[in-house]
Amino acid sequence: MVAIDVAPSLIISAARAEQFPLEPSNGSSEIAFLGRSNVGKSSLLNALVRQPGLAFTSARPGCTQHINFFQIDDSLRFVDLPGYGYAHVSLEERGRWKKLIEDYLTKRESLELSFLLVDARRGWMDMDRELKAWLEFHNRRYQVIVTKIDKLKSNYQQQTALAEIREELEDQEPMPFSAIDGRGVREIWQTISKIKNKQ
Ligand SMILES: Nc1nc2c(ncn2[C@@H]2O[C@H](COP(=O)(O)OP(=O)(O)OP(=O)(O)O)[C@@H](O)[C@H]2O)c(=O)[nH]1
Ligand SMILES: [Mg+2]
Repeated sequence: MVAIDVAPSLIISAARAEQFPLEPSNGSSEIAFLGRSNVGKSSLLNALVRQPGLAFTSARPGCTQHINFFQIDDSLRFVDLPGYGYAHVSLEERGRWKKLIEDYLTKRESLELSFLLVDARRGWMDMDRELKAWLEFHNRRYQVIVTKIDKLKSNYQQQTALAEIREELEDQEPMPFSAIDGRGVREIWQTISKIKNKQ
């Protein structure tokens, strides 16, 4: 675990691109949390900073509707995005979210890494594949995190799920994570440290 000097805090909850905070002037990195609605983006963020209530989480999909910028320490921000694929919002709202997410992902200079979250029980879904292809097209660095690994009870089930997800990845290992038992937190921080050290 990396030492955190100041308590992580919300900078702004942005509903529109004009509300995004200024790009950090001190060379800080931003890391984005991307994935389907309910996959566990906000829970991962909270587990990493060990603050269960920092980002709102809910069993109801569609919980995070804005882009929430968090200052983690003086050289790092986490950016929690709304999930995609949530059926129960209007087309208009879906279009608005898509634009908001794309505005952030295409223009943000300080975005150095995106965590692309995939549910261990579901594996790749079409919208995950689309986002992955989109990140690759835009030359955006990403790391796949396999969430809710605790829901698969046997080691065999877990390894099978990880292997299936790995099959669609060229040059990286998917990282297993559980918000319940903290599995993966240390390894994910190691990945973050490399970004902070510009490796
Ligand atoms: N068992 C288990 N449940 C999890 C895990 N991570 C998240 N959850 C649960 O899954 C639900 C959704 O979690 P969130 O973190 O709100 O998901 P999200 O991706 O931020 O969802 P949206 O904001 O709607 O896009 C909540 O009920 C969490 O408690 C995990 O690792 N294991
Ligand atoms: Mg969320």
